[in-house]
Amino acid sequence: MNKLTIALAGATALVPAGAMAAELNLICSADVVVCEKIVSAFQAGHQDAAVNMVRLSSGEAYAKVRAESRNPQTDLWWAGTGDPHLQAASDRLTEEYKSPMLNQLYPWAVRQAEVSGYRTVGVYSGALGWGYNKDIFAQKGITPPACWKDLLDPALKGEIEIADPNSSGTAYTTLATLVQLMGEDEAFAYLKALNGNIAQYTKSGSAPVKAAARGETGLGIVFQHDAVAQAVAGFPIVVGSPCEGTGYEIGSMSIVAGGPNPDEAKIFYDWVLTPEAQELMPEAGSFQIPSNKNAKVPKEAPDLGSIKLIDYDFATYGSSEKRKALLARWDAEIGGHATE
Ligand code: S7P
Repeated sequence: MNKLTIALAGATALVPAGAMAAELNLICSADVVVCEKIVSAFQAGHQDAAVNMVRLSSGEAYAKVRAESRNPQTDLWWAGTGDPHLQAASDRLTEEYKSPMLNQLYPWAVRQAEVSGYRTVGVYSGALGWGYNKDIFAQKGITPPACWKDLLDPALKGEIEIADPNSSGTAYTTLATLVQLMGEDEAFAYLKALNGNIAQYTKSGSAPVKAAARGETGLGIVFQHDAVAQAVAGFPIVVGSPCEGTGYEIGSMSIVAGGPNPDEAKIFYDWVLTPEAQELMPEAGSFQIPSNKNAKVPKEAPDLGSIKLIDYDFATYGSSEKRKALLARWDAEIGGHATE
């Protein structure tokens, strides 16, 4: 377990020095570099606390919160795709909280709170797509894909990576997006065909484009901002946005019901919704759209206005029944045949 214990020093405008008690147990479902940046910044602004942070992909985080429900150890779950946060809310694993910061947030972030009965809230958003390695494509003479259907091109056999939707919120967003675009049976037929081109189903959602950046694979199906991050880091990655339309995430945050340190959870919760905290994310190479209206949108962030977004149904695809059913079908029809 990646456990980070940090002694905190200083104070913020929101919380008087010394108001923070001893501990906060945090699950962070963003990229680990962002998690560490956010925790260190919190540390720099608050006194006398230790943050015990573990980085988990969104589906794994949901599973941990669920597994601990009789004896919760976690206080706060920050970041990760919204669907598992909504599932946790519908399972009553998370606590209702109306932050004083809510009135600073974009309507899409507040809607996430409303849909969940204020058991979660939007912290950022970003669209799904892919990133491909232009050098590999050029060397192998592969035509870059423009549409979901182009990913079935036999030239891409063994060249695509995507995560496993059980562990990864990114991959679940992809599954739910395809179902909304095509209808469930057609989406599963598509995924079966796509399986022939998949080199590997990874645990973490951004791993596929990191592999493409390093030339281990040709293309990763990921959030577009995760592909941008690799291009900004200097890798030969080109960002793709599917012509048929694509889904998006509302990255979310939830307080765990019955967690040991609820007051500390609220202090972190309110702080991480401030523009100052949200503007730290691009410094760690994370280019989502922040949920606070006063936070600067990173210039590298994909422009959601120019991407063909579907009207993603968060209430349905974040419900316990739908997520469970889609994952069970994915396991039976795709995951179980991953290496065939
Ligand atoms: O890297 C940032 C990001 O893509 O990671 C989060 C994601 O949930 C973590 O990955 P998986 O759960 O797919 O492993 C996203 O919310 C976020 O934008």
